[in-house]
Amino acid sequence: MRQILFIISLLISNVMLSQTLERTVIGTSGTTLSNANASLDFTVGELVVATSSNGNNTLTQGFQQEVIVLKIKLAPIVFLQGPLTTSGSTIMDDSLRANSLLPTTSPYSDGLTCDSSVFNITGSNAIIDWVWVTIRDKNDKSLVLGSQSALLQADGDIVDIDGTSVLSFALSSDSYYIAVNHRNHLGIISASAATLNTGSSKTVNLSNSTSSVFGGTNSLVDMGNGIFAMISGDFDENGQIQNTDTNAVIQLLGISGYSKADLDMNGQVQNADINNVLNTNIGKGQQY
Ligand SMILES: [Ca+2]
Ligand SMILES: [Ca+2]
Repeated sequence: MRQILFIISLLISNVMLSQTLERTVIGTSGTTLSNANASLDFTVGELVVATSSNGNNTLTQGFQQEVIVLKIKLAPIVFLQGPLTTSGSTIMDDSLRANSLLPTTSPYSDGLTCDSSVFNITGSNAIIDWVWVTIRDKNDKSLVLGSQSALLQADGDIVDIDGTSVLSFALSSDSYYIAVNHRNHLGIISASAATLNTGSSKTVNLSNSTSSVFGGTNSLVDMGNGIFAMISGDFDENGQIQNTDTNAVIQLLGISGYSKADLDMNGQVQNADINNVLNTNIGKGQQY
């Protein structure tokens, strides 16, 4: 009986071992020091260690390793109808930035902040506003796996809060849907799941064709210059452009600043926001 119990206990410990992968360190000496607040592990290992990187992959040498989290990288491209209407070109108007109206704190739920110097960049890489980016499951586009506030450049590039870097999310290489939302434009989502990986960054252009997004012509407005832009006019961010949006914007006519009622994003809430933008989109709605 004792032998049988011993064999069973061996089997159980084997099963447990097979389900656990521990990070182990081999060192000539070391210990763990701890008090009520913190714990410190150290080992005495190789005297010479180095970190090598080729830009895509990193190799660290030595016994006790830092935890490395690989992230998928992507460079989405979108255009907004409002500032394209204001500029009348293929580069979005950056009046909000130029007039020091852009906030350094994101208007979206994560409240990310950027350094004010990010708004010193002018030209095609000038920041025109904050956007909200979500990464979604390839089998269920309603399932959000990653999200963050990001910055939109005048030429359509969505970048990280330093104003230049591509976006990264702590997810493994796989296919994902990519959605972009804006505080007074209708959100869009990629027509299909794009392959994103932790090596090189993937450019995902959501504004070069109506077929680039789910919902096609219902999701983007043709600007007539090869650009298909996100639709402006959703003042109350309910995913629909309705008379309720018009009525709310009318109440704010005449003000200036960083306002959701400023649908062409020129820094002023004027009749042009209603006549040239909002009224052309009444009845449209977000497609996902
Ligand atoms: Ca609305
Ligand atoms: Ca305006």
